[in-house]
Amino acid sequence: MKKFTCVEDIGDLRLAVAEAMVVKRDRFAFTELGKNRTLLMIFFNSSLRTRLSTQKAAMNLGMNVMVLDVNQGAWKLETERGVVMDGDKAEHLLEAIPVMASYCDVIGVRAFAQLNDRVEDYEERIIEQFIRYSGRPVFSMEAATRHPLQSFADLITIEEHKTKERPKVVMTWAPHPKALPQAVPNSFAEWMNATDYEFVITHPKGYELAHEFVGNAKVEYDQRKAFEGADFIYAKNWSAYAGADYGKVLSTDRDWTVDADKMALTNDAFFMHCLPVRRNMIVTDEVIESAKSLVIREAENREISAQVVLKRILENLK
Ligand code: AN0
Ligand code: CP
Repeated sequence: MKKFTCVEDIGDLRLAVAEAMVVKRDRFAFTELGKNRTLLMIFFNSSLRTRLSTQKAAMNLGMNVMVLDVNQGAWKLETERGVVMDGDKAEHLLEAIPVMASYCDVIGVRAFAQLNDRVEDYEERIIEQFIRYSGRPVFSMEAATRHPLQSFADLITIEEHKTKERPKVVMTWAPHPKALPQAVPNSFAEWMNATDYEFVITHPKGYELAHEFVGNAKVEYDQRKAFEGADFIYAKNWSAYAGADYGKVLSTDRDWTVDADKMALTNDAFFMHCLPVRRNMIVTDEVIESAKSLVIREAENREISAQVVLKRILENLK
């Protein structure tokens, strides 16, 4: 594997999940693979899980790891070519990328959508520049439009817990006070559409995601109706994608909060969220603390999804 930014990069999902299970059974079986190889993780945005789970995955494979927080302790980076750099940014990405690449073998990048300019965000300008100019394998640790390590961990978690071949998986929008990117819901939809599950998306009017991510999913505007018979409820907030509303918070309506009443409409569904989650906005204490909550299991599987991706990248380096 040379890059990992979207579902196509992982290939056959059954094989990927099978490989995840092999890694999970003995995560130290491949410690020779990463010997004398260095991973550089570059963060333009905050992280708890991605930072720790990816570092742990790399250490399981015997790699050395360096972490750079671009906005804290490193020079602020200009990302657009042609800008007269008379502002607060001291260095350009076009110098920083080859310099950083010279110190490592593999690069992970976290660069969220800015939520100002939809075209710019959906062109994935930052991670694409890393792919083009680093000469190294690059993987996404959440880019502007997708969070594939999360979606892969979510898929593993569903496969571990499903009790029927084709579960009904419902992704529901839920309220949040701040504008969040569409990367997690886009990516989850992309991965669910690549399975044969029954996949339903529910959100208030105005929160339609990009067509290329919705794909063949059923969109149901009535959240309660969507929940009926669900086996998995995947909650997430996102800001508006559509036209002039791009990046805006159109609603913080707590009628959309996932609570026990709504979970009672489901087929005793599991509750999922990628974390970090705002309790009693996205989901009630009761639901997230219930025996059906998989939020910690998903986070645990982030180590596994990252290890499969790094393992495949390292195998390709040899
Ligand atoms: C981020 C997001 O919604 O994309 C990261 C989620 C993994 N969440 C927040 O910024 C709260
Ligand atoms: N789920 C996830 O990616 O969490 P972090 O933002 O803490 O890395």
